[in-house]
Amino acid sequence: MAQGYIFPELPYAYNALEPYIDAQTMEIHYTKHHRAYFDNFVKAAAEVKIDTLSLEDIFSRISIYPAVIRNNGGGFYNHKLFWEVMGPNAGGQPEGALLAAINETFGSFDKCKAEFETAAKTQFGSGWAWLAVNADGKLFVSQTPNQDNPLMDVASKRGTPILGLDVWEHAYYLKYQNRRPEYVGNFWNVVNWKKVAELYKAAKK
Ligand code: MN3
Repeated sequence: MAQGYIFPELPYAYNALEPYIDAQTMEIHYTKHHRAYFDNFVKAAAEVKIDTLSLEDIFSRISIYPAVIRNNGGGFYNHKLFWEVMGPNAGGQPEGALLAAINETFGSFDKCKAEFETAAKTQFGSGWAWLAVNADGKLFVSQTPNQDNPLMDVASKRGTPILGLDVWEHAYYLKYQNRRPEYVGNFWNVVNWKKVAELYKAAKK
């Protein structure tokens, strides 16, 4: 049975994350970039005859598939997560079990943020920064190039992502030009920690 992959709705208006992420960038990012990854993945998955598989199954052995699957499947999944972990009236800090796990792993929320920001700023060229949960249920921060993610068997640190930040220039160049560190710092104003906590709980199971 084909999976019937679904292009997700953007959970808020294009201008909802202003002033940190501008409406024009959101619209182009969602309607052009994300849409193209989705369409190209669906087409390629049918051609390669893996459209019966979930993205997670595909990623777990991504190294055996053509690059078109890796690039576009990653782009489809990564942006879906990215939209979900942001929101209007967000920011602040995590609570409960997630905050406890962050404190245990990194020492404090500030240290976790610092490690994540370093990953985002030092990813050379296009890619992503991640907060993820490994097979032992422990949190870690990592960076991946292009549209790779921690679910892929090619990732140096593997696990389930619960927070991701797109550091491709298309994600910030209209508003921030070359100032990636400013974009990265402003990300914390739009993180939906309630959603990240849900993803953490699910990833721990
Ligand atoms: Mn992008």
